[in-house]
Amino acid sequence: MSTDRRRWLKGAGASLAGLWLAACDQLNRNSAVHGALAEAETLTRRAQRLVVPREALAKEFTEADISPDFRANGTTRPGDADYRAHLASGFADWRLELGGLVERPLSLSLAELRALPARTQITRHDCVEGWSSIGKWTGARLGPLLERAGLKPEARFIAFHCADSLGGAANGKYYESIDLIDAFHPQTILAYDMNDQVLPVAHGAPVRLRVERQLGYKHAKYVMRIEAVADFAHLGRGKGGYWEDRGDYAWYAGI
Ligand SMILES: Nc1nc2c(c(=O)[nH]1)N[C@H]1C(S)=C(S)[C@@H](COP(=O)(O)O)O[C@H]1N2
Ligand SMILES: [Mo]
Repeated sequence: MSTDRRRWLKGAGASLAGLWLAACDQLNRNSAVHGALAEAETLTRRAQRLVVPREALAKEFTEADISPDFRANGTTRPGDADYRAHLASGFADWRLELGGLVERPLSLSLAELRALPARTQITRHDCVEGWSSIGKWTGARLGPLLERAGLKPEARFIAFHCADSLGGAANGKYYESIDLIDAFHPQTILAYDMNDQVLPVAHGAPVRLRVERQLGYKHAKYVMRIEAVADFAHLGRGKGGYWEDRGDYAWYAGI
């Protein structure tokens, strides 16, 4: 471990460690977490786990490190009618749905989401295309929301359904999915502010996922609905994400 990382970990303090203990508790209660994925990805995951444990925190930066011009990528202005209507009304009637394999489905307005305990983090976004930007994100942690909804034992992944059809309506909506380890990770948040401002449309307004131990395409923007699932069979073309379905990128994009 580098001295830098050691010093940072020390500085991160007890609060994040506590969050992780609570999250691990939750994960242990869900035995399906330990199930395997496709073989190649399981191998990648095992290899990575030897080097960096999954529960490790992503590095956090200082205000001085924030990129003056955080790049926007993929959809930057959804043309979908639903989304345009929400945008026009300032997301007044927008609700974030959380359902699927849960005991108590949730439906939250933006105000309700903003009223939840918030977490702020300055992290580096790494796109698979080879660029990075550092930004400051504020949002509600996903873990406590999942606890509130109560995952059913068969829930193994969390899927994010987005408002935008990348590359035209015929292509279907953008979507992504993560496992429960990432879902309960302390730095996994539903972000509604970026660099102390309301999240801009280009970056996923009103709410986008930050899943800091994963590459950029896993960070679903324009999230409308969150679904706890046992597998991906009924989502898109069945591979767990928009780019995964197109064979471009792997489902597991750990960094
Ligand atoms: N809904 C949605 N989410 C998305 C995308 C997208 O096109 N649509 N692009 C992904 C990719 S490849 C990246 S790198 C990041 C870009 O986030 P940014 O625009 O805030 O930089 O969003 C990810 N999430
Ligand atoms: Mo990306």
